[in-house]
Order: sequence, then C-alpha cells, then structure tokens
Amino acid sequence: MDQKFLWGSALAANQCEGAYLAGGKGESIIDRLPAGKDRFLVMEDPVHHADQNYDFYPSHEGVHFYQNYKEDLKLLAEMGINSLRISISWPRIFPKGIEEEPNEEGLRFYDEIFAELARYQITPIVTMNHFDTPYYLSKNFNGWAETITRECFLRYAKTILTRYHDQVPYWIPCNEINMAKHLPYVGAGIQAKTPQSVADAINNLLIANASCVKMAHELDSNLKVGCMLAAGNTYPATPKPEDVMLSIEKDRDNLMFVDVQVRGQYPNYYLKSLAHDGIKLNLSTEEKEILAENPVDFVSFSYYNSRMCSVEGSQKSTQGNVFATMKNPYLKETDWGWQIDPVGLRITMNTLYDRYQKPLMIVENGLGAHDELVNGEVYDQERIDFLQRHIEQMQLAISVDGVETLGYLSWSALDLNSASTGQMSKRYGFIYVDLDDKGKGSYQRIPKASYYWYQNFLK
Ligand code: BGP
Repeated sequence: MDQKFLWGSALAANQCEGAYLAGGKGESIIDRLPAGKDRFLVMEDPVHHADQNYDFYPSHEGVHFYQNYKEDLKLLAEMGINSLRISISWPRIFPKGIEEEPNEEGLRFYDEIFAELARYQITPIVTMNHFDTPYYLSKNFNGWAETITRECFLRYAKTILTRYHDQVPYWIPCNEINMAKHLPYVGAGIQAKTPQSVADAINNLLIANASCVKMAHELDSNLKVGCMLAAGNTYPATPKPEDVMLSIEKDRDNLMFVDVQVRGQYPNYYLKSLAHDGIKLNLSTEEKEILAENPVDFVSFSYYNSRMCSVEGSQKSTQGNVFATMKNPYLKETDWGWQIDPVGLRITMNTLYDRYQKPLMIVENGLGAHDELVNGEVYDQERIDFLQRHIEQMQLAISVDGVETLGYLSWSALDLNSASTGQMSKRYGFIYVDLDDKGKGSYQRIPKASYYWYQNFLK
C-alpha cells in the first residue's frame, strides 16, 4: 500500500470527456441536463422539463478529454502531481446499465488512461459514479429508488474492480453521496421524487457502497475504498441555543451518510425522522449485515464553502449552490456567491476526524472563477490565494490537530464543464481550455499562473 501523501487534482468523466455517445457509450443522466440557466430546473423536475429544445453545448462535448487525454495527462505530469482523481463513466461501460456484458471499447479507453498514469507514476483514485447513472435506469426504474439500479451498479463495480485493481489502489463508489438527498436526479437518477423514493435511493446507495467495500477487500486486501461527502460546516449565526441546535441539525443531514458508512448502521436521529414522516426503511437482515460488516477505509470529501444559519434569518441558495446559507459577514464570496472560508476546511476536517477517526482525503477543493485569457496568458492570482490558504489550514489540521490525512486533490485539474451550470465560464482548472459557453473555441490547453505556482509548490 502506497503511503506517500497524495498531492494531486481531480476530474470527472461527465464534465471533461465529451464524446457523450461515442465508442458505444450510452446516455448518462447528466447528458439530459442542458447547459445554462435551465439546468437547475431540469435537475429539480426532470419529467416536466425534459424534451424541450435545450442547448446542450458545451456539456455534451466536455473539453474533449476523450480525444485529448494524452496531452492532458502529460501536462499534468509535468506539473508534478503524484495522484489524480478521475471517474469512470458508468454508461461508457454499461450503456443502459442493464446489459450482462460490458462494452469492451469503453474499457479499452480506461486501459489507456491507466497505462498513461502508470507511465508518469501518478496514482489513480477512481470514482465509480460521479453523477453518471445511465439514463435508461433513471427513466425506466426511477434510478436508485429501485434495487435493480443497485444490482446493475454492482455488476459494473465488479467489472472495473476486477479489471483495474492492480492499477488503482483507491476507490470511491459514489461522488458526493449526500446529493441523493439535495439533488435526487443528479445524485440518484430519481425522476419521480417522493420522500419515500429518496429514502429508498439513499438506502440503495449506502448498501451499494458497503457492497463495494466487501467486493474490493475480497478481491484484494490492499484496496482502499472510501465514502465521499459534499462537506462543509454550518455555523450558528448567533450563540442563541436555538441557532446552535439548528446548525447541528443542518450538519447531520449530511453527516448521516458518513455515519452509516463508517459506523455501519443508521443513526437514531435519522430513524426518528423517517418514522416521523411515515417513511419506511426497506432494509433486510442481510442488508443490515452488509452495512455493519463493511465500513469504509477512509472518508473523502469535497470542500468549497461553509454555511451559516439562524432560526430567525432566512437561508438563501446562491446560484448553483444546493446548500442554502445566510451571508456570513466575515467571509468574502466568489462570483457565484460561494463563501470562501479556509479555516472552515480545518473545522470540517476536525469535525470529520473527531466523529469517525478514519483517515481523511480531500478530493475536491477549488475556486470557480471567470478566468480571462490575456495575451496568451491566464493570471489567476485569486485561485493561487484560495488554494494556498486552504492548504495552509489543512496543514494545521494535520500538524496541530493531528488529523490523519491521506491527500489533497484540488478541483479541478483542467477547466471543464461546471456541474451546476454545464458551462465553461465557471472555471476551476490549473490548465485553461479555450472553449466558451456556446461550445466555441479551439480547445487549446494553456497552463495558467496557478499551474506554475502548484508546480513550484509540489517541488
Ligand atoms: C462538486 C462536484 C464536481 C464539481 C464541483 C464544483 O459538487 O462533485 O463535479 O463540479 O462541485 O461545482 P460547480 O462546477 O457546479 O461549480
């Protein structure tokens, strides 16, 4: 088992590969989301907003990582990363999800990716499902609300674990598993949303994750499988006890997912809330055992911002941010209203480590900004400051608080389509991609100032 600290960055198939129907790939839930302002409408109510004449560019084309991966990985290797988080596109391997046999052409694409990464001695960390449930399962079985989706996923998981376990030491079955609750279509492929179908989907996802832990460990005891949470603490707006209690409730809405994946059982507060709302937990004795016997090896998470709440104030959602928050007067925010809080990263790390005592892995952290190409260069000093300040806080969590941490993977390695907008104008990468919101551009790759900064830092 590789013990080096993982310094790297991250990508997701659905946001960078493009080639959305090439090489035998089937449609993913994300391929049905238009780019631009209607994206959230469709996410929230896919049935009523489907089949309109939407614009899917550039999100259908990604940033041509499918065609361009050799050049991209070379540039990233030259930046000096020792690890890269990528996702495998589930519908590239099982186009509808329900097939018995995988699509060999899809697998060959990832064979090549892993061969390139090995050539550069970059350790892959693989997400099995990054908002990428096959659309067929979503349409015909209401996604993860039905157990058939879980069964199909486990066939897919077995296929990729068997094929790549020699090359991939770290696996993450599900990206931001708590999105199943906040954005059920994106997180769980749910089209007919009811409190019961969401609870069923959450249950299926949690059982699938534990089943992956079991499968991976049986296959190769060196493999490490983690859970993945969209994290970030909620501050009470005042010391008023009701505000403090509300902040605890808001956080445990998300921590519930990790509670199950680390402790192997549903926490009482969640069971009480299901009972209160008349929702049934469909969990057999055998499934209960799977959860109990297969806790994750590490806790990974994305961290972009913190939140603030009060029983008296109103919490608003900012553009493309599923976590409603009040404005925290001590924090600046991004152009999309995401509040920038490096100390919040240290707080989040302490919360997670105190609660679980499992090694943590930061698998997404970064700044979405309107980067501009001026005279062939991108001077993204704001991103450098953001990353530097967050890394400093992570280092304090490690050296002062003793939080066991496996690695830091920023979001994102290169510019790609934003998950919440489907567009290019919200950029996160170290490498600029010449492409605009209409899908126009040369697709040329241009290292930004942050690329050279990270390269120097990694030395
Ligand atoms: C996370 C997702 C990523 C990524 C990131 C930034 O929720 O896992 O896929 O995109 O957020 O979000 P956005 O692109 O919407 O700014």
